[in-house]
Amino acid sequence: MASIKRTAVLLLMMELFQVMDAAIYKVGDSAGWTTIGNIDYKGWAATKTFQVGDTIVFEYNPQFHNVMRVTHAMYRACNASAPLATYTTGNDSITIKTRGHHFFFCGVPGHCQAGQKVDINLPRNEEDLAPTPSASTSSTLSPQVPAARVPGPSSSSAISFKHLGNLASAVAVLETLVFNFA
Ligand SMILES: [Cu+2]
Repeated sequence: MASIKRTAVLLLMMELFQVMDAAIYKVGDSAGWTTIGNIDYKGWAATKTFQVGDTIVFEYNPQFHNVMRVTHAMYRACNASAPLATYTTGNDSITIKTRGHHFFFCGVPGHCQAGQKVDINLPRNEEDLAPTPSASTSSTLSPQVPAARVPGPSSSSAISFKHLGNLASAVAVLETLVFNFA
């Protein structure tokens, strides 16, 4: 009986991990994708920690706006002449499949210049996060928890599942939590 229960719990946890792993972000939150209200899309993106597999959703009235994925140069210049991709449904879900910068703006004339542009950035490695690569003792460095760190019992409440590099250790921690309460 115990082993069946244990298997069921493990399967449930594996499913939970898949759901928790991929986040969905609506660009601009409740305001959506617009020029109204001078939305600070740069500030919006800065509050998010995007991961590969996450989905961003652009919601807007397709009569007035669109979404173009562009290069960095085109993004800086608000150059809509040759987008890498164009989305026009008004409810465009785009799954982020690679690390690095993903530049988007609205291709309607004047809208990018008015600030309807966003850079979805997934830092490629630790060096992108920490300016000095070799320092190991400074406490002023990146607050990110190293992926290899094995969480101890005292730090379990501070675990962010998205940042655990090792799924097995994450499952072990969850297992401990579940069976302590069971
Ligand atoms: Cu627009």
